[in-house]
Amino acid sequence: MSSDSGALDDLLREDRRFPPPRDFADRAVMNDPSVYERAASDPEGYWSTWASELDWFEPWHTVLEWTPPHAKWFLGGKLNVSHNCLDRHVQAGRGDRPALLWEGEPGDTRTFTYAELLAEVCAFANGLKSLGVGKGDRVTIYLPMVPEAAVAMLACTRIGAVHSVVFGGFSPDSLADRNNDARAKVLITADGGWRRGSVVALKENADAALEQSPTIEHVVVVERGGALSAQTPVTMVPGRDHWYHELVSAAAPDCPAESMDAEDLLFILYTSGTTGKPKGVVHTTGGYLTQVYATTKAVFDLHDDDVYWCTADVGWVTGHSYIVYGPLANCAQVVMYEGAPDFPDRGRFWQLCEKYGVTIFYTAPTAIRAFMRWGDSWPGQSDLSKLRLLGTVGEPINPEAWMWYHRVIGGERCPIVDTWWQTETGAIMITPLPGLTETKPGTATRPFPGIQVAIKEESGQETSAGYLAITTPWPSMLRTVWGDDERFRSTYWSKWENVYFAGDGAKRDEDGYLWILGRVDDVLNVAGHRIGTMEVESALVDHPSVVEAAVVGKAHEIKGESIAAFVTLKEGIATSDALMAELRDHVGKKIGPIAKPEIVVFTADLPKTRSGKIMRRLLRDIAEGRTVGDTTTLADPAVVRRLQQMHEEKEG
Ligand code: 7RM
Repeated sequence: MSSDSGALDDLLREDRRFPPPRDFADRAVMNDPSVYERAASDPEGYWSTWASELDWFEPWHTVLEWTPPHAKWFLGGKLNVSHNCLDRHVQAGRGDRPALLWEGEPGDTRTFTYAELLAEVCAFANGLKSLGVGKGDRVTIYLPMVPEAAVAMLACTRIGAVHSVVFGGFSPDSLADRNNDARAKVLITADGGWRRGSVVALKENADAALEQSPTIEHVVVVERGGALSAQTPVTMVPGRDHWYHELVSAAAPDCPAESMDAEDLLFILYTSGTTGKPKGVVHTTGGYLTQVYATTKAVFDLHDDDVYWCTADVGWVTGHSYIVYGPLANCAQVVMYEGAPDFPDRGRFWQLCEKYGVTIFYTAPTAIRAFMRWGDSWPGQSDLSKLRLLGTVGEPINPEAWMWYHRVIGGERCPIVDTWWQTETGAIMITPLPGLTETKPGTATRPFPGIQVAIKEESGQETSAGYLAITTPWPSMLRTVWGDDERFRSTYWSKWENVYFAGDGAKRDEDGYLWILGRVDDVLNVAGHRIGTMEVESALVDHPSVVEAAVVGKAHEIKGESIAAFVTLKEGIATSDALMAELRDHVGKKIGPIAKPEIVVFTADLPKTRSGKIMRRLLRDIAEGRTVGDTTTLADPAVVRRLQQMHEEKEG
């Protein structure tokens, strides 16, 4: 952070401003600027107004109980998330409206109306019940981007089971760790999914994970269909493994939605932190649904005629909140795509936008930077004139990429919402409102109405550049870390009293706008995916040739950040390119391909303080090719020079 302050000052000199287009503002969901003051003067009343747009089986008696660091929202209220995403719309006569417009990577398509999605969810919910799944049980979902991923999530919420979705790119070891930590009873997977023309063999990975997942009693396997299923053999263990389609066809069609307490668990989602072990972030029912419902409607300015596409994977929180729960709670028409943006060619996303008439498009800066590099001719080949609003999430967006998105994708007419939030916050926290906020490239602008943030120094003193903090509870906040409330307290609530530490750096400019500067802890953000440096280090030292490893982030043109690993080998083991490749693969196997280091530097020593702490700051300087800062506290200052030489050779 510190070494980039030159670039940051340039950023803050950004003076291009984009007020909401007049016609956009006129019909926007939110176009009364007094909402900010109204929400600030009565946040509980503000959130209650949103909550009352949902169906409640029983009303809440208390909006908020705040016993730091634990919050409860809408106490006494009873509701069901799947009811609010499905039955509510069908009962309102909107059953024939398309809910999911799905396209597979090879171009196969499936559409579910709200009535059809409800029927499928009910049948599968009954299927889960037949396997003994009940309220409070944990279910792991390890699926590609197929409609059954949304169905499985909604079926769990229908019966009060707690889902834990594991991204399909994670390895068997990562899947087993999550099964075990959650003590999951059932695993839902598929024979496979398509990615860039290749099959990701999920059941095979699941089988490997199941050898070390003793709590899993049953496995449900979705047949992806088409050529994939024809060419992907699956071993079914009798009594344990069940085909999804057989369960669903045997199941009764009706399944009443369980009445859930507002504070009952909705899901667990594992996310990387500063230790080697990912944390199970816990979200509950009423507050989460209220905030994802409100932010989807207000930030994406959802209207009846919109076709909405968020390109995330359901394995990440963005997929939970802004593919499944927020949009479906709003009765949106949701596009869902299985595959890669560059398959069969680099125009695929734009072809999809044209084909489905997408009006609202939400993606990550890393994708935007890749599109930018691939050139304007790809989007130029499709008709993008239906687009009216663009969004970004996952990492800071550089003004150059913002301007490209605005010009080439948005045709200079679409507002851009740069939305800051986290797995832990559950829903969008800092964002423009497209009918109200004048945007500037690179800033997420202001907190959503009803949200209060501050920028603080370590001491707690407010400042204009420092740590991002959230100072009051919000409905979709994480409630705890699954099985480890102590970690919840120490990670988020120990820096300042009763104030949430987000782990990001931020700056406030003269307009009061917030600029998010990236992580200030040992969490990397590679192509918008969170990866803990410790996780990668543990995977490296798990290899028999490695004694010690230190992992840092390094700026990357497309991915934002890439992984650089400094590795010390065991005595007598020779360095080689083959070993380097083996180590990268080993990390891929332990965690998943996204965690593979881009660079591996072998080193006899790591820079350490005299007390033995690895000085990551120096490693970051070396990885970035910067002048190395103060080395006076090093046990052996010569080590830095040797490392710099080795790194330069590598970069060659
Ligand atoms: C939604 C999501 C969270 C981390 C967060 C930030 C970074 C996310 C933005 C952003 C700058 C943004 N959840 N981040 N959005 N940084 N501007 N608009 O990404 O849990 O996977 O990651 O992502 O560092 O702490 S996440």
